[in-house]
Amino acid sequence: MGVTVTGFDAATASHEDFQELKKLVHTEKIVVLKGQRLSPAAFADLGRALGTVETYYQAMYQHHEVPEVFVSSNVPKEGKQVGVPKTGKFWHADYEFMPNPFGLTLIYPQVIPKGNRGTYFIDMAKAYEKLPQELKDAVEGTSTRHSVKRYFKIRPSDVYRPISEVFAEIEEETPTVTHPTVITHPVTGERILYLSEGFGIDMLDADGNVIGDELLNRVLEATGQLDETCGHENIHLQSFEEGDLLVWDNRTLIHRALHTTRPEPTESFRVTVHDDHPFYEGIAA
Ligand code: 7UC
Ligand code: FE
Repeated sequence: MGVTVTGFDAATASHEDFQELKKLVHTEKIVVLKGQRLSPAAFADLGRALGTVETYYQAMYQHHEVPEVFVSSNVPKEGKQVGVPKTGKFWHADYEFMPNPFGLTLIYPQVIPKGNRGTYFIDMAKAYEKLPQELKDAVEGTSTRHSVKRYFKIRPSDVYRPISEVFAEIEEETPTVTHPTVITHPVTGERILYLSEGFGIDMLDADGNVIGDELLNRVLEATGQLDETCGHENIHLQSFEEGDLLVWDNRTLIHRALHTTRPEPTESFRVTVHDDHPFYEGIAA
C-alpha cells in the first residue's frame, strides 16, 4: 500500500502538482513525501494548497501559534504538556463522528520513536470487497452511527466534574452522527465500509431501526479490527523516518496509532483537508 515521492517542494509546486498529488492519494491511498522541512505555518500552507483546512474543534489539540496544526505529543516543552498525548490508539477514521468528515489527513512526524514507529492502516474498500457475500448483503442499505464518546479525552478542566455531565456535554457538542455503512468514493467510485471499532456505536436498518450488535461485530471482526495482535492480513504497518510527511485517503483508510510497550518520546503534527469533492456521494452536507 502507498507510494513514495521524492523531491516534492510545496514552496515551488504548481497548482497542477498539487492536483497530481491529490489524485495520487485517491488512487494509491498513502503518499509519503520524503525530505520535508516545513515550519508549522508552512505545513498549514501545504494543507491550504490541497483544499479547505479543517481546524480541530478542541483547542487543547491546537498548536499554539498555528491552530490549524493538531499536535499529538508526549514531549513536554519548557516543562509543559503541548497538544494531547496518546491520540488515536484505536481503529478510526478522522472526524468519523462529525457530520462532514474531510478527505485528506496529513501527518508530519516531529519526534520519531526508535522502537515502535509507524501507524497501522486498513483499506476498507479492499476489506469490503473481501467480505463474504452474506455480510455484503446484510450491510446493504444499513447505516452506522458514530460518536467520539468512548475516546473523548478528559481535559484538565474536567477534574471533579460528574462523568454524566461530561457525557452530556459531548452529546451536545458532537451529537451522534449517522452515515451509510457503505459509502461511495467520489473520485474512484470504490465502495467503502465506513465504520470503526473506535467510533462506531451501532447500526440501523433501512427503516432507521437499531439492529443488534451482532452485525456490527461480525463486520469489525471480518475487517481485522478486533485482532489485538494486529497480525490480520488486512492490516498494513506504515513506517516513517525523519523528514517524511504522510498524506492519506481518510475516506478509504482507517488507522490506529501503534501501541508502545515502553513509553518513548513521540510527537507529530497533523493537518486535515477537505478536498474538492463531497466526502461521499449523496452526503447531506
Ligand atoms: O485524542 C484523540 O484520540 C483524538 C480523536 C478523539 N479524534 C481524532 C479525529 O480527528 O477524529
Ligand atoms: Fe487519527
